[in-house]
Amino acid sequence: MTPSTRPLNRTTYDAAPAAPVRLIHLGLGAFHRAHQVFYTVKAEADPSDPEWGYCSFTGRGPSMAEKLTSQDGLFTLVTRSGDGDEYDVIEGIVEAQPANNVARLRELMASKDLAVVTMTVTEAGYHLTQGLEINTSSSSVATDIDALRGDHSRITYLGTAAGKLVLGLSARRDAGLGGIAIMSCDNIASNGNTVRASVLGLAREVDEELEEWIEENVTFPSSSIDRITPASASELARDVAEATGYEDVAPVVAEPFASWVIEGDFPNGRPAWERAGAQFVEDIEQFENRKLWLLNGSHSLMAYYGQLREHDTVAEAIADADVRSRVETLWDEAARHLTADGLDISGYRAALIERCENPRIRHNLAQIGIDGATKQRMCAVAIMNAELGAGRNGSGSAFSIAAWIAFVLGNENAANINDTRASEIDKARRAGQPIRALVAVLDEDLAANESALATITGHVEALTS
Ligand code: CS2
Repeated sequence: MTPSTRPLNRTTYDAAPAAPVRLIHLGLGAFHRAHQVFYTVKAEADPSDPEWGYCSFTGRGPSMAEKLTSQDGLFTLVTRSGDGDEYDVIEGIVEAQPANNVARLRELMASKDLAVVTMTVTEAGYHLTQGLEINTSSSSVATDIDALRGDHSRITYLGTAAGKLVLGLSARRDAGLGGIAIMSCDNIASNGNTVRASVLGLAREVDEELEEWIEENVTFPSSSIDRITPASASELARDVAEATGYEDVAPVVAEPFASWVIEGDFPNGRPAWERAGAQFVEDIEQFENRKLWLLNGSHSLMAYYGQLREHDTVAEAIADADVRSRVETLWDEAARHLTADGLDISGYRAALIERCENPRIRHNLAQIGIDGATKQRMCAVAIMNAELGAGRNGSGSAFSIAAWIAFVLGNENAANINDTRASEIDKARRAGQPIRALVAVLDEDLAANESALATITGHVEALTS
């Protein structure tokens, strides 16, 4: 620390009194802080007397919880636009806990005031089969079920989010309290149904009466979340110290844009997130698809095609006219299926171009390229299937699928495939017909559709020749 800087905490910063814990988050990372915590703080009617505090649990290791605890939960949010940076200290996390503090989680979930649990645990973190059944052959699921069949007060570790929620909900029921909302903020379609299937599926294995109680009392709203929050580089802390004088060990950087669309009920209340710009809708599906297909769909296309063309960041990729025209074609296909009122697709597309071009957000294509098997299934494959269903060939979305395949085939070293499904991908690319096998990793029906496969294969051949 240089003489002119000081540590960041509730005393040095002269923060408002810490709000009571009424919110829990599972999966404390940069995105949670730049999104749900940001919205919650902005939703406070009186920031000098906040009502909604978060206790946020990390997904795995203790590191982020330790850093935030050393700062009483405070951190700086750097909002980075093309023109410059804004620095805000965010006070909404009042407690940060490591993933393994299940005793504290259980205690908080059985408190009267607790209203909402939000979560970002990635699709793999729900441990569901393709048919949305809890995957009891996963060892972490099996271990959690065993533990939850025993004495809950002795549990010191649970590996799955569903296991933790079942532990907490069981304590809540035993305390005679009413329901709460559990809301996934993962970037997956129908995330409310996903978390519901995961929690009910695991509860059923442990205690059928608890499963019924959850069904009657707990809600699982769906949400579509959006804010580009790239992994922060070490220079960020230096920028924060220079600009604010605080030696922040856990700053976050994000773009100015933020969106949160929510469908569902909150039986024990919630922050007035609409005051911060969140949109509450009756039917979220097309909003979800707008986000997944247009933003994430173009991101994935840029991640694979852009890296094949030796770009490193989104801003570089979108500046390449060839990449840009592939993105526009993908969007044209997606837009034909995004017709609900209020979606404003042309405005959304224009804003997206500007967001991608933001020269000061360094969003690495390699980071976006992680977990392509899951992301492409939700984006390019979903668009292509919609196009095929409408009697067209979906060549633009097929190109994105092909770019992923060309990228995977070009990566000799299996260890370089950064994907929770890496072993399936590695097996597929060594199969007799690798293109068909890789398409099957994304969608078996698509791989069995000869004309769709031919469209994809044509693009892969052009990309690899
Ligand atoms: C990105 C997303 O890594 C990725 O797949 O496309 O993280 C994207 O930045 C966010 O979904 C934006 O809301």
